[in-house]
Amino acid sequence: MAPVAPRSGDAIFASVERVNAELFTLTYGAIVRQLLTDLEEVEEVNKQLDQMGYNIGIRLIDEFLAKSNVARCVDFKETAEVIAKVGFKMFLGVTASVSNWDADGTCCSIVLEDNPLVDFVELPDTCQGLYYCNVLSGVIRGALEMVSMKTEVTWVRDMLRGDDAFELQVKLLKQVPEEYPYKDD
Ligand code: MYR
Repeated sequence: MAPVAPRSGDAIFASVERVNAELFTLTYGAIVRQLLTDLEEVEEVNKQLDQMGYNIGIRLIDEFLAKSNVARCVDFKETAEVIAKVGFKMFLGVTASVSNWDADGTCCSIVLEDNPLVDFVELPDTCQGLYYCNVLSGVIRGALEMVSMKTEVTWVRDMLRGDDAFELQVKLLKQVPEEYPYKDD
C-alpha cells in the first residue's frame, strides 16, 4: 500500500466543504491551542497564524481562480467584493460585506457577521491580545500577492474581544504590474 502523505494546511482549508464543518472548526481550534502551548507568547501565535494563512493563500488562489470563473477585476473595489462574496463563500461558507472605503479606493473593511472559525470558542483571560482568526488575514494577503497585489490586512473588530462583528481592514500597498512571458516586437 502506498504511504499516506500528511495533508498540508492549505489542502485542509481548501477541502472544508468536503469535511464536517464542526471537525474543521475544532481542528483549527486545536492548532491554535497547540501554538499557544508551543510558542507561549500570543504575539508569536498571531504571527504564526498569519504566516500559516499566507502559505495557504498563495496556494488557494489557484483553486479559487479555477473554480470561481471570476474575470480579472477592474479595480481594487471589485477585488474586495469578490473576496467578500465569492472567496469567503467558497472557503468558509459565509459571505461578508465591504465598507469603509477610503477616498482613493485603496483601503476598505471586510465585515463578517458570521464566522465558523469561532464556533465553540471562548478565550480565557490569558489569551488577551490573541487574534484567534489571524489565519484569515494571512490567507487574503497571500492570495492577493499571487495576483500582483501587495496588501496589509489587519483586524479592526473581533467578536472574541467583545466587538459586535469581525472586521478586517484590507489596505492595498502596491499593485505590481503583470509580467507577460512574451514581448510585442
Ligand atoms: C483578479 O485576478 O483580478 C481576481 C482577483 C480575485 C482575488 C480573490 C482572492 C480570494 C481570496 C479568498 C479568501 C478566502 C478567505 C476565507
